[in-house]
Amino acid sequence: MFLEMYQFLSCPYCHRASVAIALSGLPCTFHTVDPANKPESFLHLWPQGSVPLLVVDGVHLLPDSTAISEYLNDRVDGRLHPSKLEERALHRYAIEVIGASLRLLGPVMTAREEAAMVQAWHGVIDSLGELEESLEAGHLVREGESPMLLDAALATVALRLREYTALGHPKLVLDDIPLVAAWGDGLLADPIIRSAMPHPFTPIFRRLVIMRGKGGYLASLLENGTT
Ligand SMILES: N[C@@H](CCC(=O)N[C@@H](CS)C(=O)NCC(=O)O)C(=O)O
Repeated sequence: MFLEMYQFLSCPYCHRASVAIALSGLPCTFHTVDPANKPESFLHLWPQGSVPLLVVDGVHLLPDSTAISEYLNDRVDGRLHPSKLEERALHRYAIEVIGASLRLLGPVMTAREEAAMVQAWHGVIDSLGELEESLEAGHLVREGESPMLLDAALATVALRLREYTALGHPKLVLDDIPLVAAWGDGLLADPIIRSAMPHPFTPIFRRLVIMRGKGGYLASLLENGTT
């Protein structure tokens, strides 16, 4: 069996899939695609042009980070999810919550006004607040656990939260979700997880803010060199 993954450097879903690949320990060849200039070979293989795309044995095409993650878990006999049914269900639910938080980060990047940006940020924090409560109540336990698909999902959000907070805006803080923040920091310090995502990520992130968030509050902060 051989694996190939097509990815964009800035794509969070690609990061999630690539951390899952790293955690699986399965060898994989990566192809980084420029979203603004997708090579013909990639479009020929996958006319939708979306990433991540995992190609198995040159013939099976798996799009979507969830499908890819679950496939990898199956390939390694389920060790990327907890073995207990109830815990596994909880992990899958937490992955959904994390996915929703990730999508809520988009409006933080593109908000035109500072107030809208702050409101969007609160949306992200509220959404992650559900995980914070699960950790606090001990329903979800990560400390001392080996990294799994749940951690792959959180790592992609943690990578971005770190960049947002590093912008230095007084409202872009993680004070209300200390357990989630500490969990994320731990994941970003893990050498396997770290090596599966672009490092350093700051220039990629800042370029994205300036391009995707064009005309927005954060892009203007960066362009004016305020941060
Ligand atoms: N639900 C998909 C979402 C993947 C997705 O949105 N990928 C974006 C890049 S981040 C994409 O390929 N967009 C098409 C394009 O940019 O051409 C997943 O979880 O993999």
